[in-house]
Amino acid sequence: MAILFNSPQDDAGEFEAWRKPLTAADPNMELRFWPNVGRVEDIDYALVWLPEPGDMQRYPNLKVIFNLGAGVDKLLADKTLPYHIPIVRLVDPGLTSGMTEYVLLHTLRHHRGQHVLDQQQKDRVWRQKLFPLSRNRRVGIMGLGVLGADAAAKLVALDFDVAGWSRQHKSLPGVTSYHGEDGLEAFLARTEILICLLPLTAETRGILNAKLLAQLPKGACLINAARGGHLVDADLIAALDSGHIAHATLDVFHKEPLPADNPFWVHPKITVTPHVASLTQPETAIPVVLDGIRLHKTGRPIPNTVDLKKGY
Ligand code: NDP
Ligand code: OXD
Repeated sequence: MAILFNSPQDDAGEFEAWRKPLTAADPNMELRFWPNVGRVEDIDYALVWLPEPGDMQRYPNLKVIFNLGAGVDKLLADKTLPYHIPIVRLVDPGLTSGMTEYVLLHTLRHHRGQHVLDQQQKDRVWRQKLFPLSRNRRVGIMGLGVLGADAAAKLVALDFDVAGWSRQHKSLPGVTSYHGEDGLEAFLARTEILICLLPLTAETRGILNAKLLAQLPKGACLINAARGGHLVDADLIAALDSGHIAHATLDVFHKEPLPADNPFWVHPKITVTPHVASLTQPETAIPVVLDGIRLHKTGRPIPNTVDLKKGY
């Protein structure tokens, strides 16, 4: 059985981190590191992150594409994908806990006004300001899927007042659920720290725009850890400059790496991180992929197969 491994960010060391455990689990597996794929007819399964558009159609016997990340927006943008085979997105405990750590870290920074304290240190200013009890801090998560639900549960454990917005209603302990277009206005009106964990689809592209930001209470903060395409950059800058939005933490951008001349780098009310909210960890992702291959071989459905109609 031959498996294609194609991840542009991965060097040979990363390839080995995948190859060794996979072949230890099943000595019949032969991992081929793109672009040295050998005979294209041999390839049974593909493990990919941002493959070259057009590449996936080259393997006539490909049975499943495993996307080595949670978001499939870039993969699905390739109109030549073999859409008749399962495309499986990554849901793995390491990716989930990484995102929850990011959400907690930056929610707490906003909650406690840490960016103001950072500036005070630079200015050698000693000024104390009371911050609200976490139970009086209203946090809102757009997207209550795998990542949003886990982050919500951990925020609830810290006693925050947590709500989420999704397509369908959710019943999650301690989380107020809003859903659909009709639920968005009320969700935004109560949200002081807004976290975006939506997939990027035709429906969600540009959702973080002037109209949406204006519906948040004055002084609200934004954390976008989903995709750059959710945000209308100029609308955010305008909302920050007017003082309506107090601060934004951005992990994802329209163009990555973020170009050196992008104003986000130097805006005093923006924290930039280089798409590291969560990274795929071989240790936890490999068992998930192995399970997926086993299920496929025994003719059973693979969890987290992308719903092509919904686009996530
Ligand atoms: P899921 O598919 O599990 O969850 C998506 C959630 O978004 C669901 O709750 C879904 O609602 C909701 N949703 C989708 N479309 C809409 C819509 N039009 N209106 C309202 N709600 C909607 O995805 P994950 O939680 O696994 O991942 C979310 C995203 O996080 C990924 O797509 C990726 O872009 C991003 N990500 C970013 C990383 C980073 O390092 N910055 C790392 C990993 C992921 P419903 O449940 O009702 O279907
Ligand atoms: C993902 C990502 O989608 O890392 O997993 O962005």
